[in-house]
Amino acid sequence: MTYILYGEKGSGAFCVEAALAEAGVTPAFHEISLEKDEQRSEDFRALNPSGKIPALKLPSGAIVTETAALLVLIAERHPEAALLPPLESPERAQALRWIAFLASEVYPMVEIADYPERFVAEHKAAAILQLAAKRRIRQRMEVVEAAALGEPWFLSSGFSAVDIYAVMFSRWRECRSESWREAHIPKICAIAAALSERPALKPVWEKYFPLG
Ligand SMILES: N[C@@H](CCC(=O)N[C@@H](CS)C(=O)NCC(=O)O)C(=O)O
Repeated sequence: MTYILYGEKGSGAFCVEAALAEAGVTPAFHEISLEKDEQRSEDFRALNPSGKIPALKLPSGAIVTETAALLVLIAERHPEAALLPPLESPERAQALRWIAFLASEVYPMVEIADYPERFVAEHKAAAILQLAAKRRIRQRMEVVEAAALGEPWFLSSGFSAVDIYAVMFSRWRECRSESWREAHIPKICAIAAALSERPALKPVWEKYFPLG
């Protein structure tokens, strides 16, 4: 039995598929259409009660969700992929710090930007909230940008799961404007360019972000 990834092109499943690709693993892919709201179906919520993708079924049959946890888990299960710096190195601490930052400070804003009416029913208030969430995502990405150290990778130690996670947000609607990206998060743009050229990851990049 292999891994089964529940996700959709363009979604957060990118992180999981990219990390697995670096480990030389291709998961079976089970499409969950966000457009059809399949993430909220009874069947899918039996796997992830939170009603969100990605979800990963491990070879043992256990389901794991939460992108940050999945990145760390894949790094632990596939040490040969060197997705995280060595235990106890200073860079390991920074990797965990920024993975947690992306999970707690950026990802929750995406739900507000994508589904503002879940938070306020009134149409005009929802539109204002959506704009505020988009602005917040951009501000938070500027914080990530300022912390990026490498040439081009985020950590001075080289490529890691942080690169995969940070770049994903830079490709989504809230940060999609190329002129904004180049002006405000140029180091993350450089990471994206380098990431898209990694041999193992290239097909995953093309699947999720065919337009770059
Ligand atoms: N806490 C989750 C968030 C995942 C998430 O927000 N996924 C989005 C797609 S990228 C989703 O499923 N959105 C659909 C919805 O909120 O209904 C994680 O870290 O993986």
